[in-house]
Amino acid sequence: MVEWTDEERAAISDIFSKLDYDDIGPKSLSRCLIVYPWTQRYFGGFGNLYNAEAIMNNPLIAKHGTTVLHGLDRALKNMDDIKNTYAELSVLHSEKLHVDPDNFKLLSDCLTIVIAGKMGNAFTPEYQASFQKFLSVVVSALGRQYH
Ligand code: ZNH
Repeated sequence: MVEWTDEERAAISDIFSKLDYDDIGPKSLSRCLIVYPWTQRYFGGFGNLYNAEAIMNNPLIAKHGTTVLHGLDRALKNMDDIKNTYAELSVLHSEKLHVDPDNFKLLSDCLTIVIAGKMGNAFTPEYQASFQKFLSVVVSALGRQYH
């Protein structure tokens, strides 16, 4: 089981309490699709992904970015059982969506960068360490049902 210090818990809940989902979600997903263009393959039905500007202005991508970011709420609410919390979403991404699990890490890195840009100096190294630990536990949980 993953152990969390009080400082880590406090940092993570502070980050989420300040999070504007409708801003950070779309920016993180669109950044991922731009920086790692092979991740676009899962979004064939999402309309125009022709270039960076099109991706950033695509309302379906924006909406999905918010959905994915809200997907992290369940980890936040179940910090001590993240693994089981994502069992179902892991099966969905593996068996139905066929998303390569390496992509979870790519998206979580984009999310970290976008949050760092937004929070500025408030995103201290301690906050970054706590947040990246949190995301790595989520990424590992999402990859659990792949075989
Ligand atoms: Zn994912 C979907 C989450 C990553 C792709 N997703 C989804 C959902 C959710 C999520 C919540 C919804 C579901 C339902 O509906 O039921 N994701 C998530 C998370 C993460 C992710 C949390 C991390 C962190 N994804 C991802 C990636 C990708 C994806 C990386 C690629 C690249 N998803 C996806 C898809 C889908 C999803 C494709 C489906 C969409 C539609 O709608 O169609």
